[in-house]
Amino acid sequence: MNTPSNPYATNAPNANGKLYYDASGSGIHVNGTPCDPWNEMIQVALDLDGDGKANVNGTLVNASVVVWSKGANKKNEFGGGDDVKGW
Ligand SMILES: [Ca+2]
Repeated sequence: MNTPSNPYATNAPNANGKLYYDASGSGIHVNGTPCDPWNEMIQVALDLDGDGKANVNGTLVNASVVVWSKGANKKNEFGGGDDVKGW
């Protein structure tokens, strides 16, 4: 596996050796960072306190992980506006 030049790149295995994302393939990415079709970084929110909810700018979403795109206007509206959200 090659080492990405981008420190935020995620194409490295976790501590158990499992690879969850490989930016070396044909997926949409810029220098190893997962990006949307507008070349903006994919947005991610995680459940950090184990309550089963991810906090998206103050809105609690019933999920451990949520991802969204800022949409064509490239403005982060935290799942509103033209954002493309996965919840
Ligand atoms: Ca937007």
